[in-house]
Amino acid sequence: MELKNVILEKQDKVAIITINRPNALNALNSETLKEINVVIDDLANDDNIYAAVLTGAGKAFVAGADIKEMKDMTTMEGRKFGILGNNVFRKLENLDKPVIAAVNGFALGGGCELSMACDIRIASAKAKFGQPESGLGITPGFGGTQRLARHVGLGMAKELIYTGKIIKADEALRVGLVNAVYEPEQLLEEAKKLANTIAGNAPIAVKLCKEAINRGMQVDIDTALRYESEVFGECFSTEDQKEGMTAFVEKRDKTFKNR
Ligand code: DAK
Repeated sequence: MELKNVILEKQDKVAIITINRPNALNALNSETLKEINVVIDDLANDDNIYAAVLTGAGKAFVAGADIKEMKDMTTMEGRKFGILGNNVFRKLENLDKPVIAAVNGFALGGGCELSMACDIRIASAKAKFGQPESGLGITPGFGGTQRLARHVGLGMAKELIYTGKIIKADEALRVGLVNAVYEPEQLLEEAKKLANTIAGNAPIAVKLCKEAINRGMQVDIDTALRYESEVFGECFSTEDQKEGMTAFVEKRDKTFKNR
């Protein structure tokens, strides 16, 4: 599939995904969602990529699902669109390598939800976040009612979703929606730096950490800890565990092979 609305670049072990529909503030139409799906599949199958950065071209990260496409949808079309979006977001959340959202501008509705399907969010000082759906007569549909509360707590999530108000990057930092705020021109470099730091660790261990954290958040603590023990054990079947520990004992640099 030819990519028209999404750019995929690979720089050593890190992939940079750019949503590229700047004239529509990178709004997610069906075509863009399908392209994101293709890109996720590409990354899932690329054993040389250990982490990814997701950002937007121009002044927006993503200004939401495409209102112009949704406006006249029938019930069936709305359902199909919702299923497509939810499947893509879930696939991104479950991708076996970490994804950092570098939120460069508007992250509204589906855009805020897209950032929340990533593992880590960092923002430009110009970024703005919000779930304005109730003002359009709809509910958040790509996970906002579920993921926002998990990030910022119930009260703040309800306030943001019921009012539809848009918050600036410093407020997003204060409520815990983003990990850090940078000057706009530094954002991408900082995101790549973070991705490269992650990519310097053993990729299978990082992947298992992601799985354990994500699964653990959905189940009771005893089940979660049992799962943690399982993945901990699994690490001992990898070459990278031997390499990491041997390098420490031998006081030398380690070289991980994703094996
Ligand atoms: N969709 C389509 N086009 C959009 C858009 C969007 N979400 N956001 C902006 N654009 C387009 C504008 O229409 C305009 O196009 P032209 O008029 O030039 O053709 C162009 O991008 C530039 O936008 P503005 O001229 O408005 O730029 P400003 O700087 O003045 O304002 C803004 C920026 C971000 C404040 C404003 O564009 C805005 O309020 N945009 C809409 C933000 C919003 O309400 N986002 C939430 C969308 S609803 C579902 C799953 C998910 C969803 C729904 C259902 N199911 C499970 C079924 C998700 C829903 C949403 O995300």
